[in-house]
Amino acid sequence: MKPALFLALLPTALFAAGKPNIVLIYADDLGFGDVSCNGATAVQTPNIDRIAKEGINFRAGYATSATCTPSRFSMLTGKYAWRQQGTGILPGDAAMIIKPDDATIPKVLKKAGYRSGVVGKWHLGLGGAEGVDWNKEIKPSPNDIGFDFSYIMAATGDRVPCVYVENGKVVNLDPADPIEVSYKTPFEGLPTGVSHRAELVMDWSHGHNMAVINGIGRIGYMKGGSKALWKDENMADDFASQAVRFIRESKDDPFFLYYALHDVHVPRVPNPRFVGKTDMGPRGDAIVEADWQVGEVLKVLDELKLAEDTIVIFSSDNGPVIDDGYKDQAVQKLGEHKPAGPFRGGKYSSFEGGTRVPTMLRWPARVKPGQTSEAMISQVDFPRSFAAFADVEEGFVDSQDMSEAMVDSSRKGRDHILEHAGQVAIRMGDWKFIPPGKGPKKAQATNTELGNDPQGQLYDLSKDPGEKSNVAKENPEKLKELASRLEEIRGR
Ligand code: NG6
Ligand code: CA
Repeated sequence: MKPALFLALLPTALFAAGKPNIVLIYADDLGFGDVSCNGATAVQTPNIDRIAKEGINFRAGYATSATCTPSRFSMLTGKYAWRQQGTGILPGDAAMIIKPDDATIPKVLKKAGYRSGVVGKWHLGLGGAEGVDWNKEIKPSPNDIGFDFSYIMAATGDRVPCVYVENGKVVNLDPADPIEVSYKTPFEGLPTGVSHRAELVMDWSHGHNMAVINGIGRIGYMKGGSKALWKDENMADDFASQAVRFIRESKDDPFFLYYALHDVHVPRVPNPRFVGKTDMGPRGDAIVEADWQVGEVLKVLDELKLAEDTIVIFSSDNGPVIDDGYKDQAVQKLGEHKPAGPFRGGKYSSFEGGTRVPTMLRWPARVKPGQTSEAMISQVDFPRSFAAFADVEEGFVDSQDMSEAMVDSSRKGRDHILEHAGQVAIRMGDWKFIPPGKGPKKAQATNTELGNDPQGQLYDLSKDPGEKSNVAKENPEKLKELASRLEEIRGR
């Protein structure tokens, strides 16, 4: 037999013996219905759709929380963020909330010989309790919790400092123009979003009126570092080139890339080449930009012939929000587009729209293309499941091994999902229970239905995926069952 033919006849199981690369692309504030493979028609996302088409589209993939910091914390550590104090939305000068001793995805993969990199939005704090000096090496940083390479923004696009940090050092920092950051007091003589509102390139609708950077009001005050400031319209290019660089530089090892897109979080400033690609204004165009970034990753995997044995996962940190603090026409130009798809609520919400997010996985060597899965999967399961893919021992608190369900749509997923949005709700099978909540029913500024109600809420998602009809009164036993299961898990 000719060697080439012999190789072609080898069973695919052989691939399983190797260590697949893992690329996790994580969008920001992208809703279930924001991608064309989940029904969007006002925007096309061919690259995200390609992952689903060549792999599995999960219809019940969940972020653990309805905001960024806790979702990312849970996903990287395999521990629900609500188990730890201080894991809510962090300011840009917060200390790092993942400790160097904590179990993390990159740490466990390191045991299996992986090289790990993080590119994009961090938002898990940097440095220790004494506060960050942005002009010195920042420690601890992602490089102290298992990543071998990091090229990040500290928090969010709307929070200072508006600079990139590469392996613990601010990129392009001029020592003669040191950076100062304060979340309390403005720097004398510098414009703010209040004092210079008329000159802003994008006006704010709520918050976002402290420092003015690149003509945009931000959260927090910042001084100095003018050469180091990012350009908002180039962020997608900057991050994509670092993600591609990491893949190129890691191609001979098994690698893990956590590519945390800054899109489609506010401020939405897509590059001019994406402007006008949709009729939805910057939010729609930022979705196109997010999809382009996914395409850059898929392209380099193809070019380097790594696609076959690389697991590519795409998801989002929380559901969608339309007006998150800037007047960027997202509300006016939304039209018939349904960012959360068939689900109620969005970012900040206990309803499904808060945490049920686009989730797709491609792994040509192991996964049949064109599958759709109803299995319930939580991002808190990624650490244990990735450890299983890499065939290495692990110890994560809340993470379950979903590696089988993640590669085969006929397998069962979790029997329950916890959805955290201030309080914690639970889904078991088709039933969803939201405990009584004292908070407002609606966040006025963002126009989000938060899911709070002084009465406990019970929904039958098989008949009522949009959580319109509270059937708690008719099903007291069911309600009790879910409530006590929730208590039991919380108490662990
Ligand atoms: C909120 C911000 C919002 C966004 C969010 C964090 C205001 C008024 N709103 O406090 O714009 O930054 O925090 O989003 O400041 S997340 O996706 O990172 O969780
Ligand atoms: Ca987010």
